Amino acid sequence: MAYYKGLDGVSEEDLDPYFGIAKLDEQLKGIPPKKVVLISASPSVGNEVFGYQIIHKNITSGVKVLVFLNRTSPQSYLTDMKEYDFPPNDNLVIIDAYSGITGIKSEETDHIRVINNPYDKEEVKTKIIKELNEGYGLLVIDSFSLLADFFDFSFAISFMNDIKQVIVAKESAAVLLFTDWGYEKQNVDKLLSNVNSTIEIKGIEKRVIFGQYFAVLKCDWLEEKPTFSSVLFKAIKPGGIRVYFPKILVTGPTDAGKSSFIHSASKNAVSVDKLGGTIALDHGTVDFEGYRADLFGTPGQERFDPLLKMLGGEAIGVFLVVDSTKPEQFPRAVEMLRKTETYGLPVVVIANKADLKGALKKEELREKLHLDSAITLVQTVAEDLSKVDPNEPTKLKEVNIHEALSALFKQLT
Ligand SMILES: Nc1nc2c(ncn2[C@@H]2O[C@H](COP(=O)(O)OP(=O)(O)OP(=O)(O)O)[C@@H](O)[C@H]2O)c(=O)[nH]1
Ligand SMILES: [Mg+2]
Repeated sequence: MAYYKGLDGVSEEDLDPYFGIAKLDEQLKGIPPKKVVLISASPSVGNEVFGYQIIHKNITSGVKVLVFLNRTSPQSYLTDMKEYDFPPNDNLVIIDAYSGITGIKSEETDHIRVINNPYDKEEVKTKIIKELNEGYGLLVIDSFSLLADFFDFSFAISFMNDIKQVIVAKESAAVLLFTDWGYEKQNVDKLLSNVNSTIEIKGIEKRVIFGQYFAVLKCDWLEEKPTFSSVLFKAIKPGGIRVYFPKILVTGPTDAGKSSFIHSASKNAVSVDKLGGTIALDHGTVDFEGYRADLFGTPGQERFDPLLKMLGGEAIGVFLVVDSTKPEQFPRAVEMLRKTETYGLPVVVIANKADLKGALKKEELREKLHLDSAITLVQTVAEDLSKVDPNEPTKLKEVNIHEALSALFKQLT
């Protein structure tokens, strides 16, 4: 019997992905039963939040999760998880292999199993296997590198293979959190060849780490390689792992609704405005379906054109906002792509003010904008027309905003 909810008696459509992390879920389609996934981090970056997020995703979708914990105490582990807004529930059981090392006495509860002597290989192995035989959907080992340090690498691998037999027999799955502290290459290679999938986490380093990314190094249940090579992310408290786009430009002619779009898409937007028009820029942070993006909005008035090139620098995608009632401004919209030097980047066109009399229809808009069929155009409308204020950005309908965000985000990795 499969212990994975979703793979057992729940239709394909209801099947929840099991990383809880955008891009990994889209492309790896979760972790199938009998598979072991290695989350391998370089020493400069942490992988623990990946563990928290995977646990959270699974326990909230009804999957029983067993965590083998030797990195810290269960209490501080749970406190750390709560800071990411991942509270525990009845589906979580932790095997405490930490307290015994520190001499702190730990007591068994409904959610904690205790290993009295974590130095005793046999006790460690027997305890995990006994517990797994009770039936879990997922085992998380945090951390596998500490296990290798504690005993030795070969033991850790043989231990993993013994565990894997139970995982296969019980049709559950396992995630190993591993930090490569500079182990011998042949040991690491052996580990990699013994797991079904490896997700690698690395930092972009230039004296300081200014970004982190993950990549799928291996995945034996996919017929084709994932379409992305590496994905920038941020670990956000609360919230967890978010695929991260540091700069998306929002540009387009005067008054089209750029500031309105940014304020509607983000919780904390700020604008440098005067008399309702943007005179410097807008900025807002968007959190949406496992993604985070920083949006930068340009002014539309031509007198601010000297700013455009600077604002467009290093953008990786663009929302081009136009007023659906003003086709005479469309050449200006294209000119703004050129002036921001973002022409050719992934773009989604926002045809705003679709509520106004005289708003062009979708096909007319595409034709007049000379849009290639591959480019997505989303029509947007003010949420509440009675609240449209000539001096303020307007709230646009959430469903329109979501359509636009998902169309661009899908293209960006
Ligand atoms: N009727 C209607 N009015 C809208 C809509 N979206 C925005 N507006 C109004 O249009 C005006 C301009 O909106 P902004 O978001 O400031 O436009 P902008 O593109 O940032 O303008 P600049 O920064 O000056 O280039 C404001 O008065 C908004 O209230 C909409 O969908 N329908
Ligand atoms: Mg504006």
